[in-house]
Amino acid sequence: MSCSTGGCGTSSDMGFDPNDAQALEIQEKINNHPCYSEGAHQHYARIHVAVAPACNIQCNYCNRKYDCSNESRPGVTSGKLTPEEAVKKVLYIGGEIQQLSVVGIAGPGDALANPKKTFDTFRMLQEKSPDLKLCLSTNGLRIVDYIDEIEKYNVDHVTVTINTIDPTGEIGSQIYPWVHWNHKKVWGAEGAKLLLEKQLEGIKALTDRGILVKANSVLIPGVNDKDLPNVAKKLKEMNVFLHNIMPLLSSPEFGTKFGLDGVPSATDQEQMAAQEACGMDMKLMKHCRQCRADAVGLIGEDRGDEFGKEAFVSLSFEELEKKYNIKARAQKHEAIENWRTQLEAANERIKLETATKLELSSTGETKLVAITTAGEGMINMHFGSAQEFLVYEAGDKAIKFVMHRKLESSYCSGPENCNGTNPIEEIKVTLKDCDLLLTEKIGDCPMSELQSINLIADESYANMPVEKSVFEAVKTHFYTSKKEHELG
Ligand code: CLF
Ligand code: SF4
Repeated sequence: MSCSTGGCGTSSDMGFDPNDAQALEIQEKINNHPCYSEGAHQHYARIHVAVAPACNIQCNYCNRKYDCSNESRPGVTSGKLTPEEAVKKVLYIGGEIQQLSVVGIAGPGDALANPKKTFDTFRMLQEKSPDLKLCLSTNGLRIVDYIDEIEKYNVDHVTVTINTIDPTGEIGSQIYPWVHWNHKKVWGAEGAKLLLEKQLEGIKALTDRGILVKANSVLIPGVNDKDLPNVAKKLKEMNVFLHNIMPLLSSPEFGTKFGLDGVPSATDQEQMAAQEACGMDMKLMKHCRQCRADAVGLIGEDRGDEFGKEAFVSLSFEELEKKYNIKARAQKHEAIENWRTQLEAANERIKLETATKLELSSTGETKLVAITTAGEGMINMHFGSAQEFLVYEAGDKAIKFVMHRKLESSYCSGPENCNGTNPIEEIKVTLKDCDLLLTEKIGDCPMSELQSINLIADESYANMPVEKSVFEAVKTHFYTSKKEHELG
């Protein structure tokens, strides 16, 4: 099976030519970046340092009391750090979590509206933790002003949030009431046009210098959904590497303009439709979890609460560099790469990044498969503990990753927090369009509840590689009458 459709995964699903020097260079840059490489995200961790409190625009899906919603779930607040505290935190956590591969600045405001704090942090990190990739997220207004610093500090990955390319500013004016420029606020369509102009100039400046650009777009149904395919086309033309379509998360308690006006969140189905409409033009990131501005750990887990300031601020840089232990980290990364090679062989490259239903299935009909995982590319989490599901679309020819779906509460909250109830209704709504669930273990009760929505739960792929299991299970349950569960 060929995987030449490209994508943001491992070398095999990138489909790159090993003799192509530029493709190799890109592969090296993304290989252990958990956001730019889907294949890396179950193995490598990221940390965000919340050094950038100010912002220079207003988005209607953001309440400035909280983190920047261009890269975070709204309604969460991160503890702010000085650049020195931020670097101490990175060294401390880099020693504790050796899979840490990337440091990002993603708020709580805009990284480039706080240039001194952002670049002081990157300068120190470049000296003290040279094995980490540096990443920043911005609304794009000031990229051109800081392009030299971005390049100078080897910030190889920049995310720009771009929600519309409507040249009239009409769509933009529904998203951005104002943009701060030259010491004054520029309102409405004029502000939106200015922001778009600066974003496009900024993206060009970045790609001209070989910096990998990811674009985030917040899907706001009824506002920019129709324009997103145009955004995707434009991004592709501009050599943007990856497009991440994030669902609008909206609720009155977030205190955002959209939330207070009753604009609803984007649904999973609207998100899937937007991905379908944009994915033919651009490589899509589908594994984003809308992290907080002080997120720590693998994407999808947040270990930030484990590392309060008291753990690291009083330690000297000398002590922290010892704890960071760059040599031990290199050994850990080597072990991860060995594991990934084995996993890739076991999965037999049956995953495509973009594919039509006919490319996935000989009948043109596909199935949606949800799985539970604790990471490392395996089906290794009990149904009861799962706080999210990964959803794949699969046929008898190949599979593709579609999205993750988060739960407010897991089925089982553990002996300490158990209140005697098992919230199954949210899970039934979350998985209502899925055909099959693969999980490490599931009880009879939830299994029969899931049967009531025609969802088959199967635990016979426990501790098996995810991709191969999804492919085999779909063939077994829907394409053949005979059980063939043997995995290589
Ligand atoms: Fe952070 Fe963003 Fe860099 Fe990743 S997150 S600055 S590119 S290191 Fe990643 Fe988090 Fe999604 Fe962002 S999952 S919100 S895309
Ligand atoms: Fe909020 Fe980020 Fe928009 Fe600024 S750029 S208003 S912090 S979402």
